[in-house]
Amino acid sequence: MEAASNGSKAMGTFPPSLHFEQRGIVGILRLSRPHKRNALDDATIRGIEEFFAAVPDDIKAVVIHGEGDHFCAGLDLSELTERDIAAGIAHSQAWHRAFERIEFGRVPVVAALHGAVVGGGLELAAACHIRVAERSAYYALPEGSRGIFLGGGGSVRLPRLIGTARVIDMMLTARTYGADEGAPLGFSHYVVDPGAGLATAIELAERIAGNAPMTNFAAMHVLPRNAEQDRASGLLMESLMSAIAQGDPEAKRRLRDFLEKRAPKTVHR
Ligand code: 1HE
Repeated sequence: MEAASNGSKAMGTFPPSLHFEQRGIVGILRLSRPHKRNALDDATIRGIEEFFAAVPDDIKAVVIHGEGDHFCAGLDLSELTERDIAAGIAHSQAWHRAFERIEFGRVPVVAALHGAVVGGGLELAAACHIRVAERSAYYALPEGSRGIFLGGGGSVRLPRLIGTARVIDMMLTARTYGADEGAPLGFSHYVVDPGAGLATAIELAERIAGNAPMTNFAAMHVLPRNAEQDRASGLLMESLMSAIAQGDPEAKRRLRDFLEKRAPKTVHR
């Protein structure tokens, strides 16, 4: 791993396929293996897991993006040929650990997508909290034609994002979706012009980083779990979380700011 650039403190070592940069309170993690279209090998997955397990305290949101013409071509297929069944299970579980660290970690993660967002690349994007797609982005699940299956949590996350029927279609027919048609279906939250993805993602991450930490925690950890649990448990969880967030001194300060006319109004631009 390279030492963190832009003057932030060194964070151990990253594999050469990952580059980290800190800009203020936002961390920027770049998939840096463009000659292999940012295909995810074991070292990269380990690097992702280690990074998200120990995001430095002064980083409040993270952006992930890819170097070159594509966000990520998915699993590094060259590592697959020699694996037996037990090693295959361990491999998939290593991806699960890494992507769970993203989805249920300490900080919200914004993905800036462009070019191929396919297979494991789409699984990685699905583990992030916000997805910004440049118009060049396209989504596919080539697993169907490669004789394999999703292994990075995609069979759990993608149906929740875009619906099970659509995931089945993508697997069986190799159907692809472009950025514009994908956005209303749930693949991304935002679509931006070519070249604008990273800047937009950083802008969003900076805004997210300025939220009260308890609000970010609740959005990341309570909302997805409430979508999965029964109604009564969800409502109870909501009451508890709501009281915890309100009780935080940061919330009290923000409420006072609004009542004393120091906070911006909520308007639609
Ligand atoms: C790779 C990979 C890869 C590129 N593993 N090496 N993912 C896929 O099935 C997608 C496979 N990739 C592609 O379809 C294309 O590479 C792209 C459409 C993404 C880009 O095309 P292009 O023309 O820009 O690049 P390229 O010439 O195909 O690839 C450049 C190099 O990257 C080349 O290596 P080289 O040594 O010949 O230069 C490719 O072999 C290499 N490369 N993609 C390994 N994926 C946890 S389970 C998840 C399961 C999955 O993710 S399955 C989906 C796998």
